[in-house]
Amino acid sequence: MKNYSLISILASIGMSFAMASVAMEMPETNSKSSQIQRIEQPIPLKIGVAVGGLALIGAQLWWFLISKPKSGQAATNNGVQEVSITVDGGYIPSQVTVKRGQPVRLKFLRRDPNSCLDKVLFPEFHIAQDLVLNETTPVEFTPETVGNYEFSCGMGMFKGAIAVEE
Ligand SMILES: [Cu+2]
Repeated sequence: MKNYSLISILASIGMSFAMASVAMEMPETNSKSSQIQRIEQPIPLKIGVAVGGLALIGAQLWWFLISKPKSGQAATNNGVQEVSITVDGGYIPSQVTVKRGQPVRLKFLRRDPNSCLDKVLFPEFHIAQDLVLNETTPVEFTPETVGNYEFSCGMGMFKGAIAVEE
């Protein structure tokens, strides 16, 4: 999953550069082949193409890094399913898969000073946990029922989910 995302990102960046350079060189190639006169591209157009290419790269980074929820698999430690979640502009990973009937420990490391993220709520598990900045705070519960359980910041602006499987 992680490797796949990285390859996708690299491929996208490569494609963006290729497209940007083709877009920049095409007018020149045309004017050379016509052999009549060389049309110098206005600088604003070149800047526009460069900015457009960068915007494209940014859009693709966004698509791969942010828009797709990152998934985390729990590692079992002394019978407890542990997952580390970094709180920084949201929850990373925001999707966690665990097994039913086994204790879960989510270790929230809060890196984001935004007061919006100073609490994490698990409504189905009746948990409202304060998160201290730059510290790891464990949240523990045992999911007894298969399903998808959302968690969020205090105001519900940032969200994640725990998928409980058989
Ligand atoms: Cu919030």
